[in-house]
Amino acid sequence: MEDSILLEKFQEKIDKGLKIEPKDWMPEAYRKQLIRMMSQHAHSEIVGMLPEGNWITRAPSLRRKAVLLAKVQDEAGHGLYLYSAAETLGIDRTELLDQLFTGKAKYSSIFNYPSLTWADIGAIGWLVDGAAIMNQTMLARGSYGPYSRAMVRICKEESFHNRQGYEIMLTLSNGSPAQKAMAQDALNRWWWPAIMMLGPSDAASPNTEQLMRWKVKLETNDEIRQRFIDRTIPQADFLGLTVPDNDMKFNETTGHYEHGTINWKEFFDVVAGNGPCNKKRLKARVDADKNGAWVRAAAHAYANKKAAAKAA
Ligand code: BYC
Repeated sequence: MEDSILLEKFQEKIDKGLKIEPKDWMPEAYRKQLIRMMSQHAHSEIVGMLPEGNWITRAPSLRRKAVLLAKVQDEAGHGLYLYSAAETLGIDRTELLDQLFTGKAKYSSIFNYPSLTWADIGAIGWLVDGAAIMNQTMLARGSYGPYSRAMVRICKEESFHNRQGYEIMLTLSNGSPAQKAMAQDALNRWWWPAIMMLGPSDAASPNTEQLMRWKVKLETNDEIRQRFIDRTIPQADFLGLTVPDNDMKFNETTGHYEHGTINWKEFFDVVAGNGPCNKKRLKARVDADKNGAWVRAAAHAYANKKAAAKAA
């Protein structure tokens, strides 16, 4: 079939809300965009284990430790689903990881900020997982079957992560003045990075238009950011905490909160590799890969031996 006819049929399928599956015909640009986005997402999950992993040994109680450990393990699982889902597009996970290690592939800007206090673990669950869910419930309705199905499961786990973060913030906010101050400090440091992690403003987002035509994205970055802000400000009010934005106000006419100016220079600096923890995060992943090489070699040797024994 002619490419133009295939393209027309592909778009028709998407317009009808049908899923595209790995063996279906798809334009090369669709495949490339999905590999870019899904691998960035997978990398974000495994780099995202680092700021929280930093607090596993210092969690304030056994219960908090067990919950945090489970959450960080969930993030590893999300990375694995997403690498597997990306592999259905004909790329190998070794190549994807190589792109991360060499700085060719991005991961979410948010994980280049440090987790300085226990309250940061609350702020990450509440704000980072909260922002991620806003985006991912949309991606769960997207056109590529393996990605959308991975998102359904991931969102279920993320909503538990979000609640555990909010519960930490609630406990601290109802605690001693020092604990409440710690919660406010964490909110001050994570608020702007969290609203930036949803991507550049629509006017500066080169990929959105094409991704929306293909129904990979169903909403723009700014639309999701607005929804996240509208949902989160009342939650901050309930905690008795204030977001670090003097211009934040509720617009009675539109029914939405209006926020102050976002420092996009900071965002693009972090994405370019100049955030507070970029070098440390990348080094941690490169070292983990090197230190884990013997485990992969042993697993391969065992699998090969088993296969040879079965064939004999
Ligand atoms: N950080 O045209 P745009 C989690 C890049 S982890 C870095 O708007 P698009 C969790 C973008 O890649 C969940 N780079 O892009 C884990 C593009 O550059 P390239 C993380 C960013 O794709 C552990 C350029 O800026 N979620 O929940 O239409 C613990 C222009 O942007 C960022 C995902 O990864 C950023 N924040 O929209 C706790 C979701 N934003 O590639 C929690 C999957 C943009 O053209 N990804 N850039 O060179 C997406 O949904 C979309 O890719 C984005 C960006 C909304 C992020």
